[in-house]
Amino acid sequence: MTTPERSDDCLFCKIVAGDIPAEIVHATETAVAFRDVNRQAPTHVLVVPTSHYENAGELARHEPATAAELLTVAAHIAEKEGIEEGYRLVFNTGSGAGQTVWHAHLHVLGGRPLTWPPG
Ligand code: D5M
Repeated sequence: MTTPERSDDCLFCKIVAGDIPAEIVHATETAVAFRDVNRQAPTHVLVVPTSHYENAGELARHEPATAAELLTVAAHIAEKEGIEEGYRLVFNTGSGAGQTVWHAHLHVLGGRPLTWPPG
């Protein structure tokens, strides 16, 4: 589903709407950042658009300013969490890349050495 409206069966739409709890660390008019429940690093935050697109490509195609806002919020989170010296931004896109939630989201990971290439 790639419409900007809230999708009623979408987990991250429900977090954005406040219908299910999350540890929200930052919010703007078009983006919300909250801690990932399946933490892969000392800092692991997800930055999501308030509108519903199934992946980053669809978001960028329809709302490029919001896609850019996710990066701005991610940089703010990195500064706030004190991980500017080394952090990683990831958009898993498609099941082959491990995407499990079909609402675009940017992973912000840091606070430990991050190896390359990722798995
Ligand atoms: O990443 C989806 C991520 O979403 C995954 O790392 C777990 C996280 N997740 C799942 N449910 C929640 C809730 N309720 N709060 C916070 N984080 C959550 P993907 O790139 O799709 O694999």
